[in-house]
Amino acid sequence: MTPNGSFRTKSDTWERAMNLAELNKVAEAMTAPGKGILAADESTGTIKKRFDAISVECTEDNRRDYREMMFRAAEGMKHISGVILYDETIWQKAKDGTPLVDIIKKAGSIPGIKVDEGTKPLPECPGELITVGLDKLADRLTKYYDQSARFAKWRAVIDIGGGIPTATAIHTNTHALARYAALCQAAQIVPIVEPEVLMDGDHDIDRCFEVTTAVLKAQFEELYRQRVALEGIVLKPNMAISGKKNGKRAGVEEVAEKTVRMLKNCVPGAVPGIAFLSGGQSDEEATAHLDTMNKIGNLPWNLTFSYGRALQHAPQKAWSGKSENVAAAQRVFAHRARMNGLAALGQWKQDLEKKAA
Ligand code: 5MM
Repeated sequence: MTPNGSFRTKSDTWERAMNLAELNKVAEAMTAPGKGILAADESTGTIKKRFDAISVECTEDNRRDYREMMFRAAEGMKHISGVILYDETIWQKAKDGTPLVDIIKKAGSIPGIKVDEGTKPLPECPGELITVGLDKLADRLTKYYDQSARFAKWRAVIDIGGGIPTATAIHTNTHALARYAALCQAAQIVPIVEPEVLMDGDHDIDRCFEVTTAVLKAQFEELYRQRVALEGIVLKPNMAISGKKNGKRAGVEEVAEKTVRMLKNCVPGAVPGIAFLSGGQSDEEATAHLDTMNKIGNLPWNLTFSYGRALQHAPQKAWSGKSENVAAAQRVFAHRARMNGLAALGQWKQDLEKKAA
């Protein structure tokens, strides 16, 4: 019986099972042991901020060159199961005319696409946001599938502060995420479900644990109500972590232990994999946290990374918009990807960072 009390027909059930087997295969590949996801889906405004920091002009060609540099980094891409792209990038061609998605596929990685259209203020909820982009999403997904996207991403943003998050923000955002996920699965695309609780405030780790728990419980309730098959999704959560402005931030062991406890309480074992966002953690911090969780072991899902900033900070700086820096930037990217690949296996050691330095 479905959550609203109606029954499926036999042929519905068979077709769905076939589709689900395919979705599950992709979700397993996205979170395969020792590999993780590169979040390279910065919208134009965000990549401009990153380029401003390295004094690079934010032109279409520079955005292409920068991303091409990473996708052609063979050593780094060995540890990258999938790449989340922005709309501009999925249609772009490399300097030599090869579609960027073909370069990604040749590297053994799966192209994915960010399909949310950013955030807007949530009415009657000061300081809170709702992620938009559901209108016409079904049509857009078909086009992205034809352009090789086998997974998608939608990010909801939940902030912690005085009196927030409200139940309204949690409900509307998790509801929209579930609607997106259902549309993706109908289009044979694996949805990355990303309900991000921000680490920007001065809250402590226990407040983050409490809010993230409420968000994840609401998220799985919504996914169930909207008939999303858990075997065909990847969850992209934040860790249970202290706010950046908290004076007494929790250490690596505490973050790992509390995050694993929180996820075990909220995420059904049917979910094939969980791929964390880095959320503003330092590169090494994000690696150490993931590694320590995998060292705890005995987890019902694959636990890996889907990092944006924590994978790109260092190579961005090394590249700095200069073609003569491409090889060096690729080495830096390969190092970060390898470190996170090891962390996804619980085999990272801090010494490896020192040696590279
Ligand atoms: C790479 O950044 C993504 C896009 O952000 P905008 O839509 O604001 O341009 C972002 O959604 C990212 O995929 C996740 O937040 C994870 O990235 P971090 O940097 O937190 O690991």
